[in-house]
Amino acid sequence: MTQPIYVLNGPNLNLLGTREPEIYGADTLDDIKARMEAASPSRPIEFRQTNSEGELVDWVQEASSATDILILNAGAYTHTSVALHDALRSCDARIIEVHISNPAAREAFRHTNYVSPCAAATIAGFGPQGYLMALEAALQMKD
Ligand code: CA2
Repeated sequence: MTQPIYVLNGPNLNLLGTREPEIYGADTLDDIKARMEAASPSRPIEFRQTNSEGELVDWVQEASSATDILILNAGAYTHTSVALHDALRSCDARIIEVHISNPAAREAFRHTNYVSPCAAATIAGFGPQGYLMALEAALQMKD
């Protein structure tokens, strides 16, 4: 059975395209979803966004048994959430971390990262294109 590729987005990413375009670009999350679907004809994309930490943890747990590829932009929970870190540690899917901006080049509070230690790879600073790069790379990665 063909497994979907999970693409999970954390808090405030529903605001993409509405403000701060100098940091996050002009694309909306729906634009990114449509481009990922177009770029993945052979596998469905399970694309979601939540502002809730608990819901994001629930979805990571779900992804563990539903997919082999989890593309994750955890937003600000990247820098704060031990609960998310623990869920990711227990997740059997290959985790590709994405950030639109480059948190390492921003404020010091964005330099703490609870996701990266659990990720196979991180793509940051390429704007919304980073999601497509993560998809392409994940599909090419061998076990
Ligand atoms: O660069 C990224 O993708 C981030 O994950 C975005 C998070 C930020 O907390 C991380 O440090 C880096 C913020 C997402 C909020 O997105 C907005 C988009 C438009 C307007 C306001 C917020």
